[in-house]
Amino acid sequence: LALVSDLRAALISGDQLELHFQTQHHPGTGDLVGMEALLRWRHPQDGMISPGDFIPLAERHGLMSELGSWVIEKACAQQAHWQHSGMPDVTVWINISALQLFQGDLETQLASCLERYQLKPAQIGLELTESVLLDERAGDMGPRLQALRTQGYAIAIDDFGTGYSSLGYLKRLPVDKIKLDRAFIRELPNDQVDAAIVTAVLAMAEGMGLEVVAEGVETEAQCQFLINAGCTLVQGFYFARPMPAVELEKKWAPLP
Ligand code: G
Ligand code: G
Ligand code: MN
Ligand code: NA
Repeated sequence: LALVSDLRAALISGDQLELHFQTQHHPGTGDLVGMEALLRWRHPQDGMISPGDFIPLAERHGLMSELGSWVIEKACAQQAHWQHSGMPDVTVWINISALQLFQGDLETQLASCLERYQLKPAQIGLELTESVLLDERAGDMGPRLQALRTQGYAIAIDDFGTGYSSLGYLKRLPVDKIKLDRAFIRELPNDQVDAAIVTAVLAMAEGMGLEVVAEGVETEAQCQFLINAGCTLVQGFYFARPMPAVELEKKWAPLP
């Protein structure tokens, strides 16, 4: 529980929290097509703590709205800064937790950030996991997602294939992208079952007019399989690890 009060303190001071960014690419050309914002907590004694560990803690102790707000604010500020410094104009994707959807007023908060930072909705994408989308406490997400998309935000289903097994929600919930979980990529190209799943998801998505991001691409062989299978968006250590904004600028900002 000491960690909870540490997290409270971190939210107040702000200087232990950071956003790192992982780039997304076209697998054939390596072109930059987007980036995902990933929260990091640099604990003064314990070092880097993974969001996988402290986000559940924040949710249990009523800190998630505040933490989520911090992420949205920071991601928008970073995107605005990048647009002023000539970085490629690609969508910055933010992970949205279940509690942000049914506790805070996500839509109002996004609108306020966009206005203050002079951003277009297309410059911010929202990643929602299957379990978040189907969480009953969030209400019927169909109309909400539709409204967000109409405004121009891009919406992705994160960790696709690992949550609920029903495909019915894909028909019901309007989204732009699915992010195919790295569990299906890891054993490519050798595992026949994974190869079949990835091929089938790509075909299904194409038929539905959805884009697919393959996650967790770590090797050239995985990348080559995905290119051959017609996947046009990839994310993973093979291209780049999540990194601080300044590192990203060294790679992608125009030379002065
Ligand atoms: O970056 P890393 O692999 O440590 O992330 C672990 C998990 O934490 C992933 O599932 C990722 O989606 C989640 N995560 C990272 N940043 C955020 C964030 O800002 N908000 C939420 N809700 N989840 C995040
Ligand atoms: O759940 P979500 O997809 O948001 O999680 C993103 C996390 O996945 C990031 O925090 C990142 O650390 C991790 N990740 C990104 N690329 C790779 C990869 O190529 N291999 C592995 N093992 N993890 C990755
Ligand atoms: Mn994600
Ligand atoms: Na994911």
